[in-house]
Amino acid sequence: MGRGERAAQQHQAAAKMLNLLVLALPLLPGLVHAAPAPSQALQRVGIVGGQEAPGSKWPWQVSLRQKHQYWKHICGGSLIHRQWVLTAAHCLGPKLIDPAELRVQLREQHLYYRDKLLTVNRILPHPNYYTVQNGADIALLELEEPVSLSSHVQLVALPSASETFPPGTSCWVTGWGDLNNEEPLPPPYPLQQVKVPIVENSICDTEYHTGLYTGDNVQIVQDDMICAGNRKKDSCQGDSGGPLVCKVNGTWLQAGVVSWGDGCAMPHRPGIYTRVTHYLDWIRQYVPEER
Ligand code: 4AZ
Repeated sequence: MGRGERAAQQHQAAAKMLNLLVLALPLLPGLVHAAPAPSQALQRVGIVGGQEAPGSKWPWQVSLRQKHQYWKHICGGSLIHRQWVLTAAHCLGPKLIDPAELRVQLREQHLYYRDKLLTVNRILPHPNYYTVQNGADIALLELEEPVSLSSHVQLVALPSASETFPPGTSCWVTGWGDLNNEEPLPPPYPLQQVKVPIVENSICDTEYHTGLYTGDNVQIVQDDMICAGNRKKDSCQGDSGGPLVCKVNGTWLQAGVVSWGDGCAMPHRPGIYTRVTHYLDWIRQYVPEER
């Protein structure tokens, strides 16, 4: 989430209200009726600068749905255990959503086409979450029942605490979010993927200061964040809560949770993700290690 100069307005009530408003905005039109057959023609590319994901990839990707919006997609998430989903805290606020108002859809190729919505037991936003700019934008959802895994539904591995994901690491972000600023993903809503370059924290922080009066001594990109993306490739609104995954020694590890940014694919404004390694102990308080 994010746009405009919000990065420069930490702690300001007005900025907070704007965040919350953006959150509450519909991300995609509600679709409950049978949708038309997916067409190959006129395939738009995106997340921003991405393409449709092959059906065999990203088996941990989930979609969060909110009753208040007729079970419309509100955010992404990832399956980290048969009964637990990792997502962003800002997806569940401003006023914490009731578990009865939330559903989880496991990996599907086209959003809404083969929905089997799962119910949620508990919603656990990180206790330190306040605004996306302050960090701790991470949350756990406990599913009512453990799901069965299959070829297209799999868990994503969490990194070890020492993993830093330096620039040059091969990382991808996935989701059903906007193709660009103010440009929603059109029907049939195919899952999108894009490879994004990791931007080192101090460089990302410097980038975020360009064009702002915010003092160089004021940190915008916090230590519990990780940056990725450029002017062509980025996540966008509606991708929030979804996973940034990186292939390390042949294994996909979840490095980040889509959190915020100043628009999408804007110059000097990489996408900002919650750094998963920072929250491993918190996650392990609730989620047992599996496999
Ligand atoms: C959003 O508003 C959002 N470019 C998500 C990701 C990014 C920006 C905004 C990163 O949900």
